[in-house]
Amino acid sequence: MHRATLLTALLVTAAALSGCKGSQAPDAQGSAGASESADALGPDAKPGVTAGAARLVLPVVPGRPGVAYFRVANNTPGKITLAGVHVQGVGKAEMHRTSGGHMAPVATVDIAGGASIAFVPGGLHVMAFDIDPSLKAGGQSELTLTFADGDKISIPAKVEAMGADAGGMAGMNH
Ligand SMILES: [Cu+2]
Repeated sequence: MHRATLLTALLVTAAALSGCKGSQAPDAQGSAGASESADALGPDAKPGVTAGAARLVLPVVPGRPGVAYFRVANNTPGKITLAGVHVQGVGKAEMHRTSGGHMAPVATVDIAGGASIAFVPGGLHVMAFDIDPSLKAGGQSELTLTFADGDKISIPAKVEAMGADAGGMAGMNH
């Protein structure tokens, strides 16, 4: 574990503690269509931007690409631009978008002021190539989101086996 991971864990703990003391959880207003609670979103490294609900799904066949998912919310009034995602323990990660049954790399993803974006099966996702064999289902990795202005957010990501969710898609159509 390196220091950033420890720091992230501390921030998560701090957020959880402050959440317990607060009289009200933050509500989900302003999250554009996200169906899950914003409570799952993690620490706030880039000012006004939160990310969380991260997981890395391992391929059925070792050596094939895996796929990572997460959510990111822009609580600032201005547009921000996600420029890349790094996955700890993964040689190369690419942002992809699935559309009409095909997926293609995307260089950047804009997030409007007040909006949130979900990388989920069937839409935006992160393809993970050259996965270190030390990453096992049930373990933990880390996603680092890099924005066009150079700011970064690192969040813990659960490592899961393919098929752990309802999707069950076998490889190419994430
Ligand atoms: Cu893909």
